[in-house]
Amino acid sequence: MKLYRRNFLKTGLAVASGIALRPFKALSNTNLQATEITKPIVLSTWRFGIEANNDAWGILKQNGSALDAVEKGVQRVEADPEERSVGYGGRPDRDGNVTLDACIMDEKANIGSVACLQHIKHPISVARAVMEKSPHVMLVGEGALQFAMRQGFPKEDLLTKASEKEWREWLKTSEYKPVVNIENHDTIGMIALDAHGNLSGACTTSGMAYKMQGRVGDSPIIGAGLYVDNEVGAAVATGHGEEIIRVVGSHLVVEQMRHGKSPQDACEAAVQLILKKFKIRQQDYSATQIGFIALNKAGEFGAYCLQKGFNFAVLDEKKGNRLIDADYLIK
Ligand code: SD4
Repeated sequence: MKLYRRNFLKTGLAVASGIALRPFKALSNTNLQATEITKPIVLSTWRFGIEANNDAWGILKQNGSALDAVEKGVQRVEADPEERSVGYGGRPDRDGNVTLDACIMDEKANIGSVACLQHIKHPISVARAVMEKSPHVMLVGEGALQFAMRQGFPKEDLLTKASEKEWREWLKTSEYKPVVNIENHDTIGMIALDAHGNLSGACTTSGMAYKMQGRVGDSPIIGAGLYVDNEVGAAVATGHGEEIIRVVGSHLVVEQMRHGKSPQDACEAAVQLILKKFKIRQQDYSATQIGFIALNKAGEFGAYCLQKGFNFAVLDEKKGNRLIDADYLIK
């Protein structure tokens, strides 16, 4: 069993709302005493995370960087036309456009993001190019496409026959109910700790099926869909993006860890806050899903979601690659 002592945590952190924080003290390697650090380790959202983890592992096991690993890992799902919620083959918006959101963050807080990007199969790599080759951190729409093409990414048609057929069916009723659970709405989010002890994360999605044109979810928004702090941990979100943005979910999870919570407790606190916001707004949450996964510097991880149905994949040397059902709030 890992011992993971936080010397500054004498006062206890359980707070009724799960959100209020004790006075800040940064978590760093000097006040962490982990007798056993699990590294490398990689986590990703949903069942397609198993294969994505395998690809990431090819880099991690050779002492490669977490940044390279997460980019490589999510690329597999982006390229798979059978995965209807990410990249090529992703479900279009209500006008039939496949618009993609992605972001990436490394251990130095370098960030890159694209939103509402069309025609490029690997938005995560465009996000990385924004991070490494532009003076900006986020490009959207046509500008993102132009940038991608200038960087040499091929322009492709991403609407597969199967997605088009489904969309045409949907047009008959054009009923837009963002039912968010396993089938309709899955983002690949991946976070990894490499052999050098560095964290990075990536997140990529086609967003909500049949969304309004121009709609952007949480996934390309650093802090909402993804956040990494190399002194603390990393978190990534999936599910109903509007609700995740509302609480800046992934940053919230990382901040909870900074203040001493375990990755599991941090994810729980974020989901609890989201439920609270639903209640305050008297909004129905019965058909929505929100999930977080989190990883800290010791390689400890956690996950939590609003309701049953979210799973995630974890891969490390000792226990191999496994799919785990996340615990959930509404029972
Ligand atoms: C979005 N959060 O666009 C994304 C979609 C998603 O599981 O995560 N689906 O709102």
